[in-house]
Amino acid sequence: MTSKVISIVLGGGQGSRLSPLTATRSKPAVPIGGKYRLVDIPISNCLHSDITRIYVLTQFNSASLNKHIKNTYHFSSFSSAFVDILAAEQTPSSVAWYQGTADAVRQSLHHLAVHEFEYVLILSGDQLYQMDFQDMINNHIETNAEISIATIPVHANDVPGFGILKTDSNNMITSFIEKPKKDFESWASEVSDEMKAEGRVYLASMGIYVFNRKLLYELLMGNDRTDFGKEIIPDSIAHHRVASYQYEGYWTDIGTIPSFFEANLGLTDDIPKFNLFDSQPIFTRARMLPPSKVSGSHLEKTIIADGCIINASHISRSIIGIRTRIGIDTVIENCYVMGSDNYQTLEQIRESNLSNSPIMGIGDRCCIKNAIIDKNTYIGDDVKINCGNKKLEDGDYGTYTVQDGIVVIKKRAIIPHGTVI
Ligand code: ADQ
Ligand code: ADP
Repeated sequence: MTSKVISIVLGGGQGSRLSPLTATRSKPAVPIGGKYRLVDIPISNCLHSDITRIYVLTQFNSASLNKHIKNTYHFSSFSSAFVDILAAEQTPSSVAWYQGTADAVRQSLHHLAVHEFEYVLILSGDQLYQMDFQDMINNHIETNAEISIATIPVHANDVPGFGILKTDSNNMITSFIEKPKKDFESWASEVSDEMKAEGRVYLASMGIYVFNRKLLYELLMGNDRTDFGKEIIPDSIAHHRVASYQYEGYWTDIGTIPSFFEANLGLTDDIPKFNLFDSQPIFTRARMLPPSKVSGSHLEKTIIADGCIINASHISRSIIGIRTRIGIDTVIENCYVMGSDNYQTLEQIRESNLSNSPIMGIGDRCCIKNAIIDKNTYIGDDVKINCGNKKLEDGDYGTYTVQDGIVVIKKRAIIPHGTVI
């Protein structure tokens, strides 16, 4: 059945909820887990589900996204498989960026038209989960649905962030409301005892949809509705068979700095909810980096990617991304350090030392807590980030931002020796 499916990954709107990580790259290219990119998650789920024709829609095309896709997803020339990026483009009929999720798909339909398919699987590009879409498509066909929405029980606290729905005894959706802010008690559903025990009694849309091809065209063409959650889905309930495909595994949104940060650090748990050590791996670019070299460091719950040179004294609950260099006597706690795109040469390092400027990576005797360090940063010696008792105010401070107490050091930032943040 999956040979009849084309998948579309929604790679992010104009909104910059992941800013400043998205300041110079498109959202699908944001690094995650030390060596992956966000887009690897939905693509890996598709490939493990035998869905091999994938479009990634993005507002702007970054060099890193193109390079990553080109260097990672290779298929036999005898197969129909592809992963293609569709960036918002100006055409004679459209000069605008994608105005919303439905508009993004609408503007891409002419690219899909050349393929044979019966179903379109629409995915978000900013979620962490492992899901077998084959099962969802089979359910879509068996229930004779025209649209299927993957759903998950959530707690009342999470209701305002999601599309909430109710179903009949056949799991057909009977009503849907996008992100209700209050008075939503009557939207509670019958859920399993396990979910009830966790207080997860509201059925939320995961923003994962299967559409019958013909219906998708009908719903998008000849109108200017821009959003699935706000318009297309609520408007379809009364007129079409919309099925709920309920999922109870681990699934989380990683579209904001706090949720992105927590999802990354969660990977360091003893038994993480999202298991990178699964028999079905997350695919990413094979980089041929040297193994990491660690000296004099006490490491606790720490993930270290390839190609690192680490002399820190203590690292705990952190992810250390590719090619990270960390100096002696440095302490790192609760951090996601993304790493670097290249190494400096010994000559460059010597020159920096002579001019007393920081070298790439993290210097000696630093203390860094609760921070995301973007790629290619130069953090000097004796730098303290988030290590005092002072509560940091949210804001953009040039080389870094603070959001909910999390410091994000911007890509290529130079943090001089002795800086205290
Ligand atoms: P949100 O995630 O808040 O809610 P939205 O902002 O529309 O909805 O984003 C959905 C996905 O599309 C995200 O991956 C986003 O980055 C991407 N996206 C947004 N605008 C885009 C654009 N113009 N071009 C390309 N991609 C774009 C949705 C549903 C809810 C549901 C939650 C589950 O509307 O009903 O509960 O997802 O997370
Ligand atoms: P990212 O989104 O990873 O931060 P960029 O778009 O800045 O990436 O970089 C794209 C790619 O270019 C990187 O994956 C890296 O391989 C390469 N690159 C960037 N800077 C350098 C450099 N100074 N030397 C060599 N390669 C580089």
